[in-house]
Amino acid sequence: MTQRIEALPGAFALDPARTALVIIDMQRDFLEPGGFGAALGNDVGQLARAVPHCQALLAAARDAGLLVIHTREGHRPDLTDCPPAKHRRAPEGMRIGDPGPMGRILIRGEPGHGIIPELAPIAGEVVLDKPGKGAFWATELENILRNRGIEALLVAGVTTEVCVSTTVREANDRGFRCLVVADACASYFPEFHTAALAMIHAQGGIFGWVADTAATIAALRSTP
Ligand code: C5J
Repeated sequence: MTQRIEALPGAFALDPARTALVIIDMQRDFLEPGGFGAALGNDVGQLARAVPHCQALLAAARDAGLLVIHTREGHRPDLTDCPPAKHRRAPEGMRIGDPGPMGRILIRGEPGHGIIPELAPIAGEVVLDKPGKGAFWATELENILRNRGIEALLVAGVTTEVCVSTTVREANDRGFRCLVVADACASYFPEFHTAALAMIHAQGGIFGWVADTAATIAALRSTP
């Protein structure tokens, strides 16, 4: 049964059976004080604001029976999947694979690469490792979504203008409708967060829709 979510630029039609929740990169290294993001001088407090909204959204999505997908940005320990251009971009000592405050930076299996405990995946949920910013590039995401009959995504996570936006743009080009849950996303730079959301719903929803957690949960909770 389809529900309406009040959104920008207009109502978003939600069919829980054909919708997945995608939570982007809520990883310890990006969010926690003492992680890689903080070591780069970022204010991780900006990202912490999204955590309770993500928790509430995740709980409602689980209750409504949505497919839940958690993504993690990171690379193989031997860096064979890390483009040299990406590797070289960071200052020496802060590069992918270097020892960081929570293990090797952005390497799969290291403590900092893990999802924060507040949003820990449970059995039956997909944990998707991605080597890039977008969740579709070099991953099985499209195959997973098509196999499950998914046609729409609720998207949350960090950072709004980087991995969230890249994923939404990839999804949009593949024909998936995306609702970005604004307060369940965050950026180290509040102005980038605001601008990224505006770009998504501009021009009649050129990349998708934007709503807040309360409106999204209200629709999820009213599904039979
Ligand atoms: C994400 C990043 N997840 N900002 N990564 O947005 O490098």
